[in-house]
Amino acid sequence: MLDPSTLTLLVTGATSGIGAATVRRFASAGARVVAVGRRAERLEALKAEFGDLIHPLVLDVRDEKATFEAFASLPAPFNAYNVVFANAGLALGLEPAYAADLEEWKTMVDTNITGLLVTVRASLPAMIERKQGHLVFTGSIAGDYSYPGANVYGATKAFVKQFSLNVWADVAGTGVRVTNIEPGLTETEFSMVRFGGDKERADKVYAGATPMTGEDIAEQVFFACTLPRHVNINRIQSMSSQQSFGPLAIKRD
Ligand code: NDP
Ligand code: 8X3
Repeated sequence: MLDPSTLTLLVTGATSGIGAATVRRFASAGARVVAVGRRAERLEALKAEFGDLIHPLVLDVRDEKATFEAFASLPAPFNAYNVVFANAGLALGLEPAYAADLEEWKTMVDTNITGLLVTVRASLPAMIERKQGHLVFTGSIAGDYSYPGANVYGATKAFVKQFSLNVWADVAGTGVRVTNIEPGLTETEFSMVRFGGDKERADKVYAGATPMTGEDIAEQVFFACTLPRHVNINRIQSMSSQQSFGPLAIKRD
């Protein structure tokens, strides 16, 4: 197993949920983390918790210019990152495709797809040059299985899955690894964001279902990243033990 204190991570979506839990999992084990998100106070709280192991980076991953500039000007030792966890993302709404808000669709595409591509393009060349690195993505079961209202959100995660496999085809043998983490039901701020801050509606998603937690997913990221460098985990798909697949629908007359 790799010594986690030899790892320097760049984590997008570090202010909440899966990303914040991953920052804590790795920093607790001695890794350094560039913690990226838009909410500065949450990044500062991580810095207060773990001190010099954390470099807070306030950034909107949809801002291509700012992302390239910020990654290129990271101070040592954070500029030697060897894990990039492209995790920032969101779902907005659960309306059927014929009623969904086009602006919400664009925001999901801009964040989950374009923001992720910018994150990769702004960080991957340096890891290739150093002959050591690991790209970890947050996909979703929604990238494999459909459900009503997942239309664009699920499609963005299908993109992440295939992009992850295709990048691996490009970088295999370079010293850079690629892993797509594909969680199911995980209780974070995800549903609060999806339902525009409606807590009652968000709580119903998890009620009585024992969802996974950000910590459960962080453990999977930790597992994939600390395996010896000759091992590449392509995909990890997980669900709450109370979640399963929906039946195929028949819309009868
Ligand atoms: P949270 O809402 O708790 O966290 C989302 C994170 O993404 C926040 O840190 C947020 O930070 C960040 N983020 C969103 N938009 C941007 C942006 N434009 N620029 C920078 N950061 C951004 O949800 P999760 O932890 O659940 O979500 C993390 C990932 O996991 C997402 O990609 C999501 O699709 C995926 N996922 C979630 C599942 C779940 O059931 N919870 C299951 C499968 C996948 P800030 O607002 O401060 O910028
Ligand atoms: C989040 C999981 O099932 O809510 O990606 O789409 S789901």
